[in-house]
Amino acid sequence: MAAMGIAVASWKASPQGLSTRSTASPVASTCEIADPIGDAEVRDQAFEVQPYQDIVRTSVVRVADRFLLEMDLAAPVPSSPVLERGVHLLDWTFRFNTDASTPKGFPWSAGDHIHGAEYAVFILWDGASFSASLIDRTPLLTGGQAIIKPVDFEINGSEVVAFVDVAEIGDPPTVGVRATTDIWFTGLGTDAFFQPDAAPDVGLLTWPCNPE
Ligand SMILES: [Ca+2]
Repeated sequence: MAAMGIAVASWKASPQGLSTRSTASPVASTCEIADPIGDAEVRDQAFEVQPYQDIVRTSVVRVADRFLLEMDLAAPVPSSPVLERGVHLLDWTFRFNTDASTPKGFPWSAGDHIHGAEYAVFILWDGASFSASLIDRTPLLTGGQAIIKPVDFEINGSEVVAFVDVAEIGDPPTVGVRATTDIWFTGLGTDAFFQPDAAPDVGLLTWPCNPE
């Protein structure tokens, strides 16, 4: 299998991983899902959603000890996106469901009961600069605080990419991913946000995508 032209070079050689791959495709597969162009919208019809908040595709692939997450948008992200009046932050996120637990709280509000992801990557624009963080929400399950760490990211035109060490999200054998774009009116940790788009719109994109 190893000599058959693997598209992605060096995967972690764990016994479980080798066993899975030897019975699946020899090519490291990128799990991806397309999303309609033009479906990004918010409740406030007076609010103009920008095409760079409209997701057209998202993908996840594991390369060695990192997950590589991509989001393609309907238009390039400007180097300095204009924040409309009242807007404090824009984000492009990847949320990770790695188990059945449902942490509650940051970066959503303390009373939030919708967002159960154990980990999330937030690529943020605050009006002055872009930054990217991995938010480990698992301490919330036991009354602790979310842990925030910087992660590598790239914005190449209409493509947003983030890199996450697998160990930082518990090296899960399988993970469900959802990409979103959001508009925050005060700050993280609140209910004051719109979510113009998500991919998938319902459910999760699962990695690995062709397990045997
Ligand atoms: Ca879309």
